[in-house]
Amino acid sequence: MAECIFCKIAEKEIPSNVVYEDEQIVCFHDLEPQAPVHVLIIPKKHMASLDEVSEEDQALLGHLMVKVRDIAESLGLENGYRLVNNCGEDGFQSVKHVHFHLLGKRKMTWPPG
Ligand code: DGP
Repeated sequence: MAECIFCKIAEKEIPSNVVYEDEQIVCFHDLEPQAPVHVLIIPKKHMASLDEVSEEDQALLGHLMVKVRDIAESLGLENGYRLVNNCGEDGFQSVKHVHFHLLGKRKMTWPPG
């Protein structure tokens, strides 16, 4: 999608610090880290939010989920991590391209704010 910042990152039009990539997904460091390790995992295909995915996205999103463990392991998150998706206005989603925050290397709190 032309004006989507994460599409541009996926297409390398905007530089990012990539930690994992395959034909379907990209994982890169967040610009405003909220933990010692904070990366974003995105599908390369544009989809605005989890609220807007369709049945045909099942395999792609399943692939992304299965890769979380491998990415976490590559980042040294053997003690655990948090995976977060912000969806829509109340969910505090600022970038309208589905992304999952993978945070680690600090003790998380619960409930989130
Ligand atoms: P969210 O609120 O869930 O939509 O979080 C969007 C995240 O994206 C936020 O933590 C900052 C990050 N971000 C925004 N623009 C860029 C960018 O250009 N590059 C990178 N690496 N991260 C970005």
